[in-house]
Amino acid sequence: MDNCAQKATCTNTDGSFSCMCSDGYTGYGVVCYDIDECENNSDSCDVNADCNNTNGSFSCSCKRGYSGNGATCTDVDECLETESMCGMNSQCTNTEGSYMCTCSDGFTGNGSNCSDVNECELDPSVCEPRLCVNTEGSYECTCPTGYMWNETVCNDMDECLGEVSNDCSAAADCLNTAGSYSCHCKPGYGTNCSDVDECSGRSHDCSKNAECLNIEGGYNCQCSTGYTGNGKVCEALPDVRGPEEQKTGENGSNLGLISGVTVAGFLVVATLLIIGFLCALKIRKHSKSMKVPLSINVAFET
Ligand SMILES: [Ca+2]
Ligand SMILES: [Ca+2]
Ligand SMILES: [Ca+2]
Ligand SMILES: [Ca+2]
Repeated sequence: MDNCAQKATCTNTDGSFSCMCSDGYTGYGVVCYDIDECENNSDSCDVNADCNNTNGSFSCSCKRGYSGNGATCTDVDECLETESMCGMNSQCTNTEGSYMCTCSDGFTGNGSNCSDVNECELDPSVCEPRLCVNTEGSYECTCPTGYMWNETVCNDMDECLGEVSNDCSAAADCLNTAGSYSCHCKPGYGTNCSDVDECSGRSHDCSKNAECLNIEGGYNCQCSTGYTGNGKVCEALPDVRGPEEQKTGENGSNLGLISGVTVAGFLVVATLLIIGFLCALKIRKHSKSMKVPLSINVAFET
């Protein structure tokens, strides 16, 4: 029977025996104590591992941020992990044993919570002489509506130069203005730039002997049949028919008759006027010598 400790090895010797504590224990063999390898730095753990003393031995486990078997521990690159360690608008930077979150450019915060920087409020002159428009993560410098940036200054846009930059109708003239433009109906067009019917509106200056023809944006004057001219001034065409035609023609015979009667009537009236005048003269001379007042009323029926 030996009296070696439970954690000791008994070795038989000539006429006796010896006790030797097992690995991980220390003592005289009869009494053996556990060695705390963590405490006396005799452990073989990685510098980035935690040492755990056990009865007769020890264990190593990699610290947080490291991976490995404990004897060897390597840094974990948290930024490569599928689920982002940092919040929205934040950049991840791997560090030894850990990682860092920093807000992206244009954002401010603690790295976990990042909010947009309002550059326009931060520096009101950042865009001068243009206007500053804050955007998520950045800002834009723009000219006021209707103006275009020309390296140094905002110039008025001439919307009338391009067909797509104005919405004036084809019946309107485009007028460029500072910062904008306006549409004005062309002459001949009225409300909503629709064609004015000058012929029905009596706003035309066609001759009374002409027909008015309304057209898009204006009107035409056309001398009526039997008249000639530019439509605004129309003169009766001379009667080109021969004398025989005039006599036999339906209208010609009537016209000839009427003009004949007119000439004859005129001659009769003129003769009567002359006779009347001569008589009046004679009577006047006579009445002067007789000193008798006399008045004559002469009336002609026409
Ligand atoms: Ca790391
Ligand atoms: Ca911003
Ligand atoms: Ca303009
Ligand atoms: Ca018209």
